[in-house]
Amino acid sequence: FASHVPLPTHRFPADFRWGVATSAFQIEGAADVDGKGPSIWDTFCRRPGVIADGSDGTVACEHYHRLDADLDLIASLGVDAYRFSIAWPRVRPTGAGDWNEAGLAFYDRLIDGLNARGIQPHLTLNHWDLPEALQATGGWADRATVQRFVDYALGIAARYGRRVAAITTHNEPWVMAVLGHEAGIFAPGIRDRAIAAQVAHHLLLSHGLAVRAMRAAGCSVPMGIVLNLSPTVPATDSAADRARALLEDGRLLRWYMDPLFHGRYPVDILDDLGEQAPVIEPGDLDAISVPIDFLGINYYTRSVASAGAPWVPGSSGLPLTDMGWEVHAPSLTELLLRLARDYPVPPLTITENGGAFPDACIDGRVADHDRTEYLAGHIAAVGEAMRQGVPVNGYFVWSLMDNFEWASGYAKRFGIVHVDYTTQVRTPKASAHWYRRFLQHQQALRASALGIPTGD
Ligand code: GBH
Repeated sequence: FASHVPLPTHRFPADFRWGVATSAFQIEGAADVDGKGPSIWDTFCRRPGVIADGSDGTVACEHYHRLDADLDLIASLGVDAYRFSIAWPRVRPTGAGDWNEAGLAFYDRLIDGLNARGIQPHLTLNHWDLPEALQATGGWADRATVQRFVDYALGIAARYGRRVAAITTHNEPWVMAVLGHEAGIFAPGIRDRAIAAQVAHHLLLSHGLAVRAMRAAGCSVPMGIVLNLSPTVPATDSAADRARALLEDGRLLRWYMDPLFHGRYPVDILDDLGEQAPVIEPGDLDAISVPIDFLGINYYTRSVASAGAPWVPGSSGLPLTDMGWEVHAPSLTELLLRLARDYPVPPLTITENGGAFPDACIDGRVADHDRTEYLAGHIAAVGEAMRQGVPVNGYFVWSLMDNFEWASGYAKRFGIVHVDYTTQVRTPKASAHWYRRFLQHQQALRASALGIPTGD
């Protein structure tokens, strides 16, 4: 069942990590099994109308109950690494207080199962599913949650720190802050710009303090944070559109990159926030700018800024994914070059990249040609940035398998493995077969560069 999409020819370094990614809430299910506490996403999904298909995460991909088979599935792809997240309320149901041994034991099995199969575990502490009990006391808007997160990080590092290859503090603080607290379309569903700005600051602060604390406790695992980034281009060359693009770039990219790597917030965005700017205490920016070992980048699409009527995706003629996001791989090269030019970045890891497409499983086959082309184009774009000198050390496809796509429910499919939600049968799509073949080809390129006969 071969795909004819050509394999990218760039030879990636031998220690480059190829992987697939998921997150806990999107695949695990078992929402209240074995002592797990509710998260803000469990609660949010029950609000009428917020999830497109009215679904929730209580069953999802039943990964919690299918762990061993899913580990074999990951291994069958031939990847070096697997990026997953820990559900904070599964291991510490109220966010503080007692730890839940059954929940902790699940991640022991996951991490040990990966290592036994020769796959590096890349652990994310927070992929959005804050314990509901902490939301009840103010959530990320409350500075006390910062210390709760540091305590949680210390517990996780103590338990798993000798068995994982990387620890990410937060996945996409912009999404949690802005989509969760300003647009209100993600949990916890708040609409208040000042709160969103404070949440963003607390997320960054808790990142820095958690890295410091885990290191001080003797954890020597590479640590970093994951940002969702895009280059922002003006819709036209007009002064108004260009000004708008600068503002949106400030809100999405510089608001996170400047404090992390320059130890200050961008002045134009602070000005724009005015009275809604966050409370920042002395020492906060020192903590946020703690040196990190890698910066994770989730890249899906470029962003187009328009001062007038909202930009219509697709009006430039670029293809769109099922999410309505433009497919434009050169923007990924451009983004990586810009980050390396403007900031003293550590090695960059592409921690998510992929696309939603309307995939049908017919006779046990999913011919996801669009996704395969998307992956091939974006992997080549990463290779091009590396050729121009950008340090990139890994690439993870989003996602291992179709899963709960947040406010879009189960209707949008990002997996390279198809999931039948009635039977929970997993079927690798053509893109999964293609990815495995690409990884084998990379190995062959390395071997031939070393003069090792490969036998083919
Ligand atoms: C990631 O977030 C998440 O980490 C992951 O859990 C999720 O499943 C995955 O992406 C797919 O959605 O509408 O053209 O302006 C992605 C963050 C923020 C990326 C919004 C695209 C909007 C593009 N996304 N952004 S557009």
